[in-house]
Amino acid sequence: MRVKLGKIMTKGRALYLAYDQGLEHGPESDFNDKNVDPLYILNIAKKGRYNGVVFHKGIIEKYYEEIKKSKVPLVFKLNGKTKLVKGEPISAKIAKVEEALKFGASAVGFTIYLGSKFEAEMIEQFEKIQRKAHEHGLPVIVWMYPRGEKVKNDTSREMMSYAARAALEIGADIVKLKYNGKKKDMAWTVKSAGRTKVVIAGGVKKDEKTFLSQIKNVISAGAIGLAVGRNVWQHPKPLELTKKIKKTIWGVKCK
Ligand code: FBP
Repeated sequence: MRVKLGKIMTKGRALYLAYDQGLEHGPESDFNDKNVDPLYILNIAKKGRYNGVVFHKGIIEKYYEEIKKSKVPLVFKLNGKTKLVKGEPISAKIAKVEEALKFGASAVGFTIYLGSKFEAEMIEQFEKIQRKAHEHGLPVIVWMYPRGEKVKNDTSREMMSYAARAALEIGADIVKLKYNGKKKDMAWTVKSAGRTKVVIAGGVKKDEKTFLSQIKNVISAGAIGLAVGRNVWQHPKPLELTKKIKKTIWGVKCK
């Protein structure tokens, strides 16, 4: 079956709102009184007309009525971990593709820590997820994060392009990567990803100007967009920032 990317892209580009940080980082480091509420995030995604909102299973189950009503395409994140366990990272599976289908998801998301001692386990799980998702035409977005004792610099040109290439070869439709700030490296990374589309993570909150210029660079290097969290929902005016982000994503030509 053909993978349906049309639901989560606009004119070949995309902007996703990521909200899996509650599990990944914990509320204390990332949230305030407003953005601790999943409905605050959903409202940004809805009013800002995002191409998707990323939630874990528990939030999807508990806030399903509102998610459905919002009509924002749902990206169902199937695994995750906390920041509490040190050592070689592994992202635990917390949901199945069948559950994503049941909740009407438009895509599934899955993290792989490339280079971790547990890399093979995550790749094997991905294989099952990718096959099942594709049987139903559901796109698969992989958070491909090089990490673990063997990875010295997770955003070196070598690691960024390796993550992108690995995503292509294991069958991801979209790969989400961390950007090292070097446009040339991103251009090589996008080339390495072949027909797998590249989006970047936002990272810790930066000043607006730096953030927007980073977006301009990655888009002109060939990335299709962003899967951003903190830079948007930690911003005092997330919808105003969203407008600027969209203007950049859909306004910049790819050289
Ligand atoms: P941000 O834009 O807030 O950085 O979110 C991107 C993201 O990939 C989240 O989806 C995820 O929770 C987080 O970063 C994980 O980051 P890390 O593993 O580096 O703590």
